[in-house]
Amino acid sequence: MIDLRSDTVTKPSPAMREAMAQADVGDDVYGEDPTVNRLECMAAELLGKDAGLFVPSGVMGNQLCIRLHARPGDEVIVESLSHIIRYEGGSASSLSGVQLMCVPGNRGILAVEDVKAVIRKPDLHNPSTTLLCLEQTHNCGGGTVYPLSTIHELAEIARSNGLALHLDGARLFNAVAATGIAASDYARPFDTVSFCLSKALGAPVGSLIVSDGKHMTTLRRLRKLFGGGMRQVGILAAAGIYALEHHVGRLSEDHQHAKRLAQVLSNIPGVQCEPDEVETNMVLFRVAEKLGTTDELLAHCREAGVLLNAVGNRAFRAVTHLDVSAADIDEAGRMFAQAFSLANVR
Ligand code: TLP
Repeated sequence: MIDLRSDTVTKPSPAMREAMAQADVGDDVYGEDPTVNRLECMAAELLGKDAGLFVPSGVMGNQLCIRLHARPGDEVIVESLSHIIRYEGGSASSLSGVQLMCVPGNRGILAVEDVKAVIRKPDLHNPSTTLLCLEQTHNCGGGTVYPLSTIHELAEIARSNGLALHLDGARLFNAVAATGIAASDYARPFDTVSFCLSKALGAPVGSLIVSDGKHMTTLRRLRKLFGGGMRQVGILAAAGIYALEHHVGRLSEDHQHAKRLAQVLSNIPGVQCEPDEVETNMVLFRVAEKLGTTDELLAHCREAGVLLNAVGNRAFRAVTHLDVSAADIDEAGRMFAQAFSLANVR
């Protein structure tokens, strides 16, 4: 089976497992796990911030930062298809009591004027707008890279209105690979940045939050409050260190694979796919109604030997990652051609 559902499906390699087995550990709630401490320092340094915090998941990374920056009843601006609104189980409202102001973007990228228009004026009727969250790369936008110039413009609007800025940088290193811009340049305008080790970087678990030192005590306390304080977790941090040392430099391979897959898909009759829109490791495409329903199409793909996720009505996402080779991509292309053939229409 070629699994293109997500880049979260990768399995730790023997070398990564070896690094995990060798890790020095201690109780991280006491701040005594040397491997976690090393990973946190590494992350802070890479992103040009004072300090880092290891958290169990990308959702927890985002949610701790929302809780840090906003009070119950505040309004947080997010893009309409952002992970925070679509895939975090309603946690911003249930865990932090905030309401989300959703602003539609262009393939996930917000326009400065649209953000400006929704920032609330101080008035006793209005919620306070306190936080702007961006996503790099934008998942539902199709792995779109947030241009640095747009980030700067949005940051300026946010700052001049007293808003804090958080980056859901789950796939920040894909943006780095796509543009050559340093992670620290992308991170600079933000108060907090979270990024995931368990997506394109191929670690089994874990995310990091980085920020200025002044937020770290609160973030550490909030991590405990949210149930994310972990103990001898150096075994997992070691996988993260291995991922940062060995898996960042190879991300452009995944991007080439995604482009190649998009080209193959765009040549299959009944499939609508734009290879030019592929910027990183995701391919979004739509399949014509005459070829089946969403569930039928997913089933045909599974029968042909390839897994992917539906992201809408007959709209699909294929994600390339560490565990798929160039040969797998060619094979997946043939499987898609078989799965999306009129011969399957019953
Ligand atoms: N994304 C997953 C699913 O949850 C949709 C995926 O397969 O792409 N931010 C972004 C932008 C993400 O894409 C994800 C995971 C997260 C946060 C959450 O990370 P985890 O799953 O570690 O909590």
